[in-house]
Order: sequence, then C-alpha cells, then structure tokens
Amino acid sequence: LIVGSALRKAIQHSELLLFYQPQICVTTGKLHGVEALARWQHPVLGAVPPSRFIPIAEETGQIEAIGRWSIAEACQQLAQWDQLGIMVPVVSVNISAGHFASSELLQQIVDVLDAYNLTPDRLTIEITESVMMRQSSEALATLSAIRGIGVGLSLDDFGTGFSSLSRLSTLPLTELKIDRSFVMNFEENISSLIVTEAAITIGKRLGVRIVTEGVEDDSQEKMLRSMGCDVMQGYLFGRPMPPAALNTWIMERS
Ligand code: G
Ligand code: G
Ligand code: MN
Ligand code: NA
Repeated sequence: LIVGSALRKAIQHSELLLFYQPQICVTTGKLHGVEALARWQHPVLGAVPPSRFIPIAEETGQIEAIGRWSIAEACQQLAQWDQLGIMVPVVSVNISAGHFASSELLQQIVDVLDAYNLTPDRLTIEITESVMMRQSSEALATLSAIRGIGVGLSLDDFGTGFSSLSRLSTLPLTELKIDRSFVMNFEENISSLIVTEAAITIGKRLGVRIVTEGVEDDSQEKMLRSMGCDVMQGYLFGRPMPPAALNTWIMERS
C-alpha cells in the first residue's frame, strides 16, 4: 500500500528519478529527442512504476510538486548533456491535467528554462488526450501561453480519449502521439492500422508532428514509415534508461 505521506518523503529524499527513452526521426534515423519518464526507487518496495504513484500523487495534491520536479530535473539533464557535447535536441515531459489548473505552471517553465539557459524549443510538454479534452478555459489559456513562448505541446495517448475533431483543431499542438496500443495491435487487428492511418492523416492536416510509441519490431517500423509517421519511440530503438545509459546508447549509434 502506497500512501501519500510516503510519496511526500520520496520527493523530499530524492527517491524519484527520471529515465529517458529515445525518439527517432523516421527520415534521418537520428535522435529526435527523448521522453522523460518518472521512476520511484523506494528503499523497501524497490522500483515503483509511475502507473502506481502518479494516481496517488494526483489524489493527494502532490502532482504539482512532481511536475515541477520533472521539468527542473529534465532541463538540468539537458543542460548537462549540452555541456558534455552529447546532442539531445529536445526533452518531452509528462504533465498531469491537475497541474494545468495551476496559474504557476507557465512561470515555473519560464524560470527553469532561464536557470539552465535553454531555448524553449528544447522542451515539449506532453498531456494526455482524455484530460486535454476536458480542460477548462483557464487551463486552455495556460496551454496557449506555454505554446506562445515556444515550448512544444504534445497530445499523448492519442486515439484513446475520444477527441472531437473540431476541438482538436483549436488546440495549440505541435505533436500528436499515437497511443501505443494501436501499433502493438497491427498484426491482430486491422482496425488498429485504420485508426493509425487516419490519425496520421489528421495530424498532417493540422500541420503537427506525428509520433508513434510502442514500436517493437521491424515490420511495425516499416508500416509506420510507409504511412508517413515522423518520429518513432519504442523498445526496437531503446527502452527508458538512466542518463548514463543514454550517453552510451548515443555513442554506440554514432
Ligand atoms: O514509464 P512507464 O511506461 O511506466 O510510464 C507509464 C505512464 O506514466 C506514462 O505513460 C506517463 O503517462 C506516466 N508518467 C511517467 N512519468 C510521468 C511524470 O513524470 N509525470 C506524469 N504526470 N506522468 C508520468
Ligand atoms: O507517457 P506514455 O504513456 O506515453 O509513456 C510511454 C510508456 O510506454 C512508458 O510507460 C514506456 O515504458 C512505455 N513504452 C515505451 N516503448 C514501449 C514499447 O516498445 N513497448 C511497450 N510495451 N511499452 C513501451
Ligand atoms: Mn508520454
Ligand atoms: Na502515450
């Protein structure tokens, strides 16, 4: 049983870590960027996955603290890669809906970019489709302001949240991230292929980058390439890994 107070201690005692998963540009084969994924290394429970602690953070009012931490940690890591001469063009950070209700998110992002001397195009904020579609007008204004300073905005888990297409076209997105369930069902389920193809068409019309995740084998990669996907992420290229492992991964590829 994980309780909110344990999570509060974890944040205070630096038991949270970010792993990074590579994202590959389909046309060049080069590193497009990385997605930062939180991990909780608990002294007794061991590795607690985000699917277990993010919902608790949301329920116990700690999702803002985690979001603030993720943005700062990811940007610090990006600045460190810059110093080491390791080319990581952009980092994507997952931010929960609850955090968009806060009027402070924009300023937090501005402050962190400033502290690490990063241009705003180095950061992308990922928000899930289901929550984006329920946003209040205040949260929408926050999204627009974040986009307005030049930070990327990605709609995560696309295809699972029942977006209305008219609503979708009003969001200030730079990226659609097709949910991994579609790619993973290519073989078994023709409707997964149809949905992916349709999502790519919609994305192209909106002028946004199409990212697919859960790419695990060559046949999925070939299929996505032929459908015009821009960026791929999945175990075929690399798992989420600690920063030092990503350094090695980058060196071995170049
Ligand atoms: O890494 P893993 O595959 O277990 O991630 C599962 C999900 O947890 C991701 O799809 C993402 O939505 C969520 N997640 C991971 N890291 C964070 C984070 O730092 N903040 C938020 N809000 N969600 C995260
Ligand atoms: O935020 P989001 O839910 O999109 O996070 C991506 C999730 O997908 C992470 O939990 C990550 O560990 C997982 N993931 C990334 N690539 C693959 C893959 O190729 N296969 C599977 N099964 N999961 C993946
Ligand atoms: Mn994500
Ligand atoms: Na996703």
